[in-house]
Amino acid sequence: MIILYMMQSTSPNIRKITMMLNEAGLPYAVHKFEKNADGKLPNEFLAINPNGTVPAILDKDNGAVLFESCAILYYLAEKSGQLLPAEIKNRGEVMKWLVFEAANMGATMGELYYYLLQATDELADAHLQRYKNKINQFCVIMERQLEGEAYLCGEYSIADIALYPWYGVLEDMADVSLINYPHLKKWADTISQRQAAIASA
Ligand SMILES: N[C@@H](CCC(=O)N[C@@H](CS)C(=O)NCC(=O)O)C(=O)O
Repeated sequence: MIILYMMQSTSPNIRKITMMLNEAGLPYAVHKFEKNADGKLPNEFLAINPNGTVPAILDKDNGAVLFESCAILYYLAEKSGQLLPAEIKNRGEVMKWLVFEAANMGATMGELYYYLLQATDELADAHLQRYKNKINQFCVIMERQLEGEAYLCGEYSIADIALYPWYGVLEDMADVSLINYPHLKKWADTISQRQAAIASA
């Protein structure tokens, strides 16, 4: 049994994990928590993730504790034997796109969220534009990768699961004109019809 730690509201980072758990058919329970009145995270959660971000998981079967959504995706793929190719070249390809998400799309969306909703400094607009430009550039890269392909790395994998949940916020958060990315749209439409995506929407 996997325990998934999250706060009250869901997010693309959480959705990656619920999608994967549903795809893999792994039993799980959600543990929701809130910040304390003084805005601090509960110590119980900091023992799980000292960096304080969600998602995080505890695997009750063996005591494994993981944070960072892409590390969790990789762990769940290994545990279930699904959505990670066995052959080294294909596996390397999936890991490349998984890290692309963590280091680029996910990280930049995190910055964008801060500059859209929380930043008050005078350079906020410049930062905002920079991060929006970066997200648009990532869309160009994904569009090229998806030309003539149903999925990012041949077969459906954890790389697709890592990147798909951002699709729904590209327009609103980063002013991406989705009409310019037909392959990206087709890819997202295909994934959106999967039972696991519907169940974790
Ligand atoms: N790189 C991390 C990013 C996780 C992240 O930024 N999570 C957000 C929610 S989506 C968070 O926990 N923010 C801290 C907060 O809300 O206090 C991952 O992929 O898991």
